[in-house]
Amino acid sequence: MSIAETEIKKFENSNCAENKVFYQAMEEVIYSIAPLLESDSRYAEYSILERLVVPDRVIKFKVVWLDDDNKIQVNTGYRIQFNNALGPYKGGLRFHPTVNEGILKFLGFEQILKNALTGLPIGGGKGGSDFDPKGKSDFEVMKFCSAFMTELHKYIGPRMDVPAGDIGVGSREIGYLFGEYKKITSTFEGVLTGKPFMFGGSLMRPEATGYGAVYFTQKMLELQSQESLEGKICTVSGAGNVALHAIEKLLQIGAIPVTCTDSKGMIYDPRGLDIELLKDMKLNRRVSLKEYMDIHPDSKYTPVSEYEENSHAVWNIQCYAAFPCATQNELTELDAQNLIANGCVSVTEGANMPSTAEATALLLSHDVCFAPAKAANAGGVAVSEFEMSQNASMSKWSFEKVDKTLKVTMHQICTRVALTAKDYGVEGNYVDGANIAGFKKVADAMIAEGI
Ligand code: NDP
Ligand code: 2IT
Repeated sequence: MSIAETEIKKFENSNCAENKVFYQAMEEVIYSIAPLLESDSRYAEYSILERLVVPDRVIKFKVVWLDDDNKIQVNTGYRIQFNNALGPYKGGLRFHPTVNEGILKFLGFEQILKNALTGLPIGGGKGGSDFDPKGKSDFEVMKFCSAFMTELHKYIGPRMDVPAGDIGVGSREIGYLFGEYKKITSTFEGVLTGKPFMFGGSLMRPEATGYGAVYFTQKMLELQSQESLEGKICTVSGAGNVALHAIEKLLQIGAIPVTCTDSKGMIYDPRGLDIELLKDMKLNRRVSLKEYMDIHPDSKYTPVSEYEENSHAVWNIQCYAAFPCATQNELTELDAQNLIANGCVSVTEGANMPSTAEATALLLSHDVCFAPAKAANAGGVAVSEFEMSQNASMSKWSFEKVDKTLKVTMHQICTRVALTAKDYGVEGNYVDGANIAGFKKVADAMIAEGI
């Protein structure tokens, strides 16, 4: 039995339905790091893997709030403090009806290695709630956020645990959460990132994940094939924070992003997407993508009901580069087959683990340049750390400084991942490169800190 198989056997009990995505994330890492474990016996001696896959703390609490009809609503809140070997726990909050402990464990586990790859002093954590902000009034979102923070404030702090946004949590929610934290604790400190600029947010935090994913892809293509994205057709999924800013940066560099999706369907505009319209529709008015056709009648809307089984219409559009930026497991094996058949040469994971394990394996086996989430979408958390740094020194960075530092950070992550893959005999495999480089950084710190 190989080291990876032996390790996976130890975790079989965690493979229950709720833990499925967590197990998927863990299994990928265990297979990737097998050569590292074989080359250095200290990692087994110090039981690093066994310690890394168990969170330091899982905090679960009740959130009771009053809706606009004065009816009492009850949700569940979570904060998973996974690992702080490299710095304070750091990671987003997700508000979505599908949120449960297993999903947050998968996201928190990925976050540890992602944050390590940035080279910045941040540990890994994640949190959220099964609260659904969709269809709620601003006041209801505010009341929920206040109730959520009533409990969460006990566990967070600028040097302890610093939450940020994720699906369903943007600067509006972070603003309400920050306001409540300030009220309860009478302190004005950098306890959350992704704040509005007017009270301590960093310029470019909203853009950071999407822009960073494009910077990463540019570097990866330069290293792997000396190619650029200019003039190339790109497909993007999602229509939230990450997707819209990836589309914006692709347009700025002369690429042609032609698709985006939400949970109801896909818009395909072969001439290139109208980003100002999309931002107004999704970030301001929060309406369905179908409305895009009112202004651009030549575009095409495909509702989810017309997707083929086990596949998503967006990955059947011919493209040079694909950017899955919506949610986990949204790119299936069949989608990967379609991308390959249509000549796609590059896939960049803007979302967290958007590709299934089967899809990832297929893309890698067909030599598609594959940028895994924990490396490619690290730009968001990197600029979050820049925000922590600005808050701690009571300073403000210019847009140019944040953008330049983000670009350098993404290029450094890309180069480190590529070199690590080469060093461990898997040249060109950015999945293994990212997992080995991230794991090694955290593991070495854990060994140095003792048990
Ligand atoms: P948003 O809430 O801003 O947008 C999410 C988008 O994905 C929406 O268009 C939403 O459609 C769609 N979506 C969500 N769930 C589903 C689903 N189950 N099926 C189909 N579509 C879905 O979130 P973000 O853009 O912030 O996050 C997107 C991804 O990027 C997530 O995987 C997140 O973890 C990851 N990420 C985010 C970072 C950040 O800084 N925000 C940083 C790094 C990674 P609809 O509106 O119809 O629900
Ligand atoms: O998945 C992620 O990296 C995020 N949601 C951002 C985390 C952060 O702390 O900015």
